[in-house]
Amino acid sequence: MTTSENLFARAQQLMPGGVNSPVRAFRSVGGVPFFVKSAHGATLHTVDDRELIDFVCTWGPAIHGHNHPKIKAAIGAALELGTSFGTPHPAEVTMAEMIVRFVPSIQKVRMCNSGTEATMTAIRLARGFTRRDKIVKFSGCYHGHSDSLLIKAGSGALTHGHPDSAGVPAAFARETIVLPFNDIAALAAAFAANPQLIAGVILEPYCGNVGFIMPDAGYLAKVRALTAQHGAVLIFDEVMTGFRIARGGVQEREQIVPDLTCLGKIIGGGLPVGALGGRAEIMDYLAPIGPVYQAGTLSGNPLAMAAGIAALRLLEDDGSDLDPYQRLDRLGRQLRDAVLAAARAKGIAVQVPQCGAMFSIFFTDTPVRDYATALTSDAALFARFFRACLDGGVYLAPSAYEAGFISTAHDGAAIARACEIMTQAIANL
Ligand code: HOZ
Repeated sequence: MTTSENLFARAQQLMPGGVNSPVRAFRSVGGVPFFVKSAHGATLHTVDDRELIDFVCTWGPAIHGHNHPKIKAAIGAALELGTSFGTPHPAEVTMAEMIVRFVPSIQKVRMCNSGTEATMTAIRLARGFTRRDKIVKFSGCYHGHSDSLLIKAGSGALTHGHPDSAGVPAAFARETIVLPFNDIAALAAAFAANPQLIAGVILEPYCGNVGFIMPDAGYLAKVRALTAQHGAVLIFDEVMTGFRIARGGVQEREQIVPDLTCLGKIIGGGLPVGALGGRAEIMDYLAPIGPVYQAGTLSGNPLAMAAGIAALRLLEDDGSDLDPYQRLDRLGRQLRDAVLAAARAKGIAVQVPQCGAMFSIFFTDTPVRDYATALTSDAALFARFFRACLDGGVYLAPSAYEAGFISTAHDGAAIARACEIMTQAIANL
């Protein structure tokens, strides 16, 4: 028995499924999850003394790779001052200034502890601001695990066969209208059928929880126009894409200004964090000056703020001649091209949507543009590919419906080696 197998056996006796978050459980790809003892740069070091090139990057946050010395030093310096104050402190202001400076639509921001908290608060705020109850979300988009949003959800909910979670009251689900992504007619019809009733529309502007899916040209602009026309709050969930697709997220790249934006992952530099930001007029509906309540003992935690500020500073300047986003896109293309070439050589149909440091590998001949087309991907073939990659030393997300993430630490030998391993894995399918 390996050390990972032994640990997992113990974990399963003590924790549901042996994990603290379902996406880690390997249930859709088979086998036992490996346990990690440390992580540096692009590499995970397992308790069984394996080294794996990591394309999960702690599910998004590690854009500079693992254990970056500057982020570590920032956490160390903050640790000297105290781990939590429960009072305002200077680093919160620095963080807020950075977010407001980088993310085009954000005028005010509230820090919280996870992306789930950010999206949960966003829809409460949209409801409080508009005095309406209904929310629109899109099938396959995953916005964390709060009740109103766990309907036709992606990520682990989809991977493990529960896109509509048990335990969500039917009365809550009735207030959530679920539509197909990339279908503007469906959104227009929903507004027509629910006049003055829709508080907000929430979406991942580039989906990352049903695999990686980009919107059709012009789709986001039409969503913006329709929401404005009907007085609904447009909420971009940029927990994954914020500071990853561009410093200012998808909204910067696509030049769309949402009303509210949810952030997380990268802005915590690897520590637990979330943030909700947006138009001051809407944000000021939050307590203590407005009637919409939201709170958190550890919100704006000084260690998380220090790590996040260091991570964001590195995205401005990490000492390299080339902008990090240009480097990340070059690495993403390299990986995508290697997979496409290998699949072509083997005669396997594959779609590899990629933008910058995000990508997915769908085994299907159907272009993937929504939940339904994502499900055409051959999940059994993905599982075999996943295992072959893992055996070769590459760790992809253990699900056919998750995005891959690249870090600046993948530059050079790591990406070349990963391309070789993935090419070989496809050749052996
Ligand atoms: N959004 C991430 C997965 N798609 C979250 C990771 C988790 O659920 O543990």
